[in-house]
Amino acid sequence: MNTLPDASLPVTQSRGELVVIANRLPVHRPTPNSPWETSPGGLVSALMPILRERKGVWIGWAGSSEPACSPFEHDGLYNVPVSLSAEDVRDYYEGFSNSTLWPLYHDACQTPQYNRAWWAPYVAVNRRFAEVAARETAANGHVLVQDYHLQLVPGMLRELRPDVRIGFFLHIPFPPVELFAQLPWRQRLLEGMLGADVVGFQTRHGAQNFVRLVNRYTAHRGSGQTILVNGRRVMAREYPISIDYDRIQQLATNPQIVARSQEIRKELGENRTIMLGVDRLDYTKGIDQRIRAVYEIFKAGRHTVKDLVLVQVSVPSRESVDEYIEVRDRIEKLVGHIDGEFGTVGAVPVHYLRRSLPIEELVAYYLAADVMLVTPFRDGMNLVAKEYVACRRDDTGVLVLSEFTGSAVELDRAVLVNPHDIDGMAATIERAIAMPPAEQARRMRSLRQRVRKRTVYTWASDFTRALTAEQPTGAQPDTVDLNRSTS
Ligand code: GDG
Repeated sequence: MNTLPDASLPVTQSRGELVVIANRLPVHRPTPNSPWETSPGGLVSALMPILRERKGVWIGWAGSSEPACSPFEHDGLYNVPVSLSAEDVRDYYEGFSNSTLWPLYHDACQTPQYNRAWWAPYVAVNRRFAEVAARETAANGHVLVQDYHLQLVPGMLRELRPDVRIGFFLHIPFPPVELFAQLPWRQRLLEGMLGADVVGFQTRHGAQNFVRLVNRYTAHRGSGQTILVNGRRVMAREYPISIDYDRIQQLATNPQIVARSQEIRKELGENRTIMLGVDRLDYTKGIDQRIRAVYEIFKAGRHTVKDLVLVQVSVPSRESVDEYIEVRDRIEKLVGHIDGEFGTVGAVPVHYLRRSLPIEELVAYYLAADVMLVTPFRDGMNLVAKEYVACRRDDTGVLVLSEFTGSAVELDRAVLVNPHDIDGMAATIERAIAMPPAEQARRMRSLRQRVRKRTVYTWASDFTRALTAEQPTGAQPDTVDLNRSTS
């Protein structure tokens, strides 16, 4: 059962002048009975000030399949939980979102599953979110819909509330025509996104793919960044997301964290070059190919455990989806293989930490690392790359970055690699290890400037400004009928 706010309230009294809809609420409870805590993350911090200022509401799933609790206020933000049953979690979340859309949008680097039984639950859950948003949003309010789980929400919400301005932002890549065309529900998804006034992507490529697909598979026509939908203008363009630069800088200069980074260096061996990988344990992140490349470096014999080490932090993720268990097993087998072959008593080539670290510890690792390896097969943006760069205040360190990440567009002074080319990647990592300090400094200075210039605050203000830019001329808020149903 959903706990919906009173539908008899006139829309002008609804509280949300700015409403965020995301799969998850920005809060969590460490144990079922503990109080709510704000979840860490740049997106939440970036949107918080503006949400507080504009009577913000956040609509999302609280993260368990129990009935949703009532809406509640936490840290100045009104949270509206949406309930998901165990079947919803299986079909809408693990199924359609994470076993169909996620692999397809990441270049089909795992085969997407087109299971017909998952579509109806995806539609139903999207409708549930849209109906809650329709009741929570103030007259002429602004709604920001987040990510691939909720691509139908803009269209559904527009039908219910033509007075509101809707923005949709996709955090993951948007695929080219040839891949998206595989989706049996391609037209419905595109139409759903077209319900928004502004459709935002991580890169220009993503936005261009969207406009091409709209021209190919819908009755609407777009050119450049504009699509005309029944006389309404929809803008499709890139809003590259970023990090809270100042916060990362503060952590990176905190004396305790700096001391901890020195301790890490000592523990790993002062004379060793430290390579670091930090990822959610996901098959898109290219962790296995990265370890294979490191294997090739040790096998070539130019480096040994005496002078080189990789620390791989892998945060467990989506462990109820089979492909995630498989990639974890693959990685763990590889780590065992490389450590068994090249390790000695007291020193191994790869330290593998399968856990989430506190942010302070993570920053200490960023500070300790000489070479950061970010090698996804495909990634919407990749914030780890930007966080590493933000930490390197002394201009040392080398970022090895996959050319298939959104970050590579801005961070083109990184050392770019093709993660599918293991030998090429091994050679490039060796080049990074040997890079002279002057070249490191030249590259790092320019990378840091890029990240400093466009933070997650820039992202939030650009995106919300685009939404405010043109006000609609159509519907009058007073005429909105909240009892209209789409089901
Ligand atoms: C999606 C898109 C896009 C990682 N390990 C730990 C930890 N992290 C934090 C990092 C970073 C975040 O998690 C990971 O962000 P990414 O961008 O790298 O990747 P996704 O989770 O796949 O995010 C991606 C992003 O959305 C934003 O739009 O960039 O392309 O896939 O902030 O620091 N944090 C802590 N301990 C860890 O062990 N505390």
